[in-house]
Amino acid sequence: MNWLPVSASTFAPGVDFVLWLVTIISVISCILIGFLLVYFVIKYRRKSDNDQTPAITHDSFLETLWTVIPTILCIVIFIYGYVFYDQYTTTPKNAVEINVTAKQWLWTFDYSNGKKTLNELYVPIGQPIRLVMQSDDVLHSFFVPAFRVKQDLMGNRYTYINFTATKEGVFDIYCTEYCGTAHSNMLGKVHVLSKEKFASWEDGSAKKVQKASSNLPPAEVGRQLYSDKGCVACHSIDGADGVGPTWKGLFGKNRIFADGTSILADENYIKESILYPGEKIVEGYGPVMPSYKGLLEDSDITAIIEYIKSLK
Ligand code: HEC
Ligand SMILES: [Cu+2]
Repeated sequence: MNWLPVSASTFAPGVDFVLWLVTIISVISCILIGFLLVYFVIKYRRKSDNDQTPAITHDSFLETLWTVIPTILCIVIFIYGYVFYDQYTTTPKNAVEINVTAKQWLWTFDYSNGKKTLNELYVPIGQPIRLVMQSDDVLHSFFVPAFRVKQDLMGNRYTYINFTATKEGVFDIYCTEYCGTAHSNMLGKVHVLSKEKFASWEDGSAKKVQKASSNLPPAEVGRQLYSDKGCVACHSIDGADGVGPTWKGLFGKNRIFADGTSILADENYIKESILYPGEKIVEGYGPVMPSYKGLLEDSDITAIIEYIKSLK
C-alpha cells in the first residue's frame, strides 16, 4: 500500500516499520477486544429474572496474561523506537553540515563553500547531511515527509537534523509549527542530486545549463519565483491586502512612504525594494520584509519585475 509519502532517506524504512508495527498491533487488539465485548454481552446476558451473576473476584491466570502480553508488546515497540531514534540523533562522522535559518516565512540554507539558497535545499544522494538549524524569530518546524525527519527551530538555541537521501528527485519541505499569517506558505523543496550533478551545482555551472535550456518568457519565470521564493507569503497578486502590499497594479503606481516621501514604482524602485526593503517603507506597512540580497540573482529580479508588470 502506498498511502505513505515516498520513502527517500535511510531512516524512512525504519520509521515506516515502527508505524506499521504499532498500527497492526492496534488494529488486531481493537478487533479482538471489540469482538469479545459483543460476544460476552450476548453470551452472558440475563436470560431470566432470577439469573444471578456468579461472585468471581479474580482470575490469576487471566490477569497475568493481560498484563504480560501488553508489556511485552510495549517493550518491543520501545526497543524498535529507541534503535531508530538513536540512529536519527547520532551524527555520522562524515556528515556534511548545512546551516538552516527559518524566519517568517522563508527558509535560507548556507553551505560550507559560501553558497546560499532560499527555500531550496540542494544535497547529494547517499551523503550523510547534518542540518544545523536556528530561527530568526518565532518557533518553526522543519519537516520533510519523504525523509521522515522533523524538528523544531528556536530563536535561542541550535537544533539538528541528520539524514541521508536515498532517492534522486525533488521533495517538499513544510513548516509544521504554526508561525503566523503566512505559515501555510512557508514551503520549500529539497533537491537530491547525483554526486556529479551536485558537484556541478556547487561550482555554479549547473544553474547556467538549466537556465539556457529553459526558454520560458521572463514573466513566467517571475511567476514561478513568486511562489518558489516565498513572496507569496506576504504579497497577493489579486489586489487583496496581506502582510505586504499587493502586486496587482503596482508597476507605475505612485508609492507613498512612511516618511512622507513618494516615488513612481519603476524597475529601479522594485529592485531596490527587493534588495534593500528597509530603505523605503510603504505607508501603512511594517518593516518586516527580509532582504533578498545574495539570495536572488539579477536575472531572477528582472523576471520578477516582468511578472509584476504583467499584473495590471
Ligand atoms: C515577510 C513578508 C514579506 C515577504 C516574504 C516578502 N515581502 Fe515584499 N514587502 C513586504 C512588506 C511588509 C512590504 C511593505 C513595506 C516595505 O516597503 O518594506 C513589502 C514591499 C515590497 C515591494 C514594494 C511594494 C510597493 O507596494 O511599493 C516589493 C517590490 C516587494 N516587497 C517585493 C518582494 C519580493 C520580490 C519578494 C519575494 C522574493 C518579497 N517582496 C517577499 C513583506 C514581504
Ligand atoms: Cu514557520
